[in-house]
Amino acid sequence: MIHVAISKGRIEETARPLLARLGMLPTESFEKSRKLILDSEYAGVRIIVLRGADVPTYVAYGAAEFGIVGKDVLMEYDGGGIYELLDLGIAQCRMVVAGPGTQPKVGRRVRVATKYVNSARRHFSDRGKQVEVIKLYGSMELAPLAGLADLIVDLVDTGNTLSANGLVVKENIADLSARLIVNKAAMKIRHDEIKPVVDLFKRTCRNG
Ligand code: PRT
Ligand code: MG
Repeated sequence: MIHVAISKGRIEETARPLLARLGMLPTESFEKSRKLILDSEYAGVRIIVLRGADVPTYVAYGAAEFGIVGKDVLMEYDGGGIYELLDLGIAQCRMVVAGPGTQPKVGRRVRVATKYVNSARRHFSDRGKQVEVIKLYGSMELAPLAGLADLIVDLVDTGNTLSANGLVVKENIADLSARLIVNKAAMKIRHDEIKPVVDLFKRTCRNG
């Protein structure tokens, strides 16, 4: 059996047309069955639906051979055991620094609120900027409005959420999309099983 762990929510939804083209759609719907592990149309392949941040962990430990997960999650993941194989070109967005249009000078270190602490630290330290990074688990846009932080690091797609909260993009950090990842050991040891699936993904994405 081969297991493909997919980030639930936005990525699982946008991956459906790709899974259809791969002939790998789950045989039951995630919503209706409420099952977290599903058979797929592709013989020998099962789909597991997980919190995005858990996908690299499942793949690293070999509980799933493959994963479909946002690049933002991979940028935060600091374990080993996985290879990033392919840009799937879905769930595209940008990681940005955002803040109020006019930035009042603060008499202390600039505070940056984010779920993406590793990416934020890397971004500012690469630019020689000393900032205080504050970890949040969601609704980053609220932090500057409530006076918790001066800036945020968040994902942006249309920009509607930022503008609805009076925030503007200050700096671009990275262009992101969903990626195919694979367990490193499986790639070597189970090459005969893994390779055909990798090739199928590559062919299908190219013909996108
Ligand atoms: O459930 P969990 O807490 O793990 O994550 P989540 O609730 O953020 O999951 P979900 O379903 O939103 O999917 C997250 C994945 O989708 C991320 O890992 C990204 O790779 C990808 N993705 C693509 C996005 C966006 N685009 C995106 N726009 N994830 C989140 N957003 C959010 C953003 O954080 C902001 O709040 O959408 C809002 C901005 O959208 P716009 O269109 O108003 O700019
Ligand atoms: Mg979610």
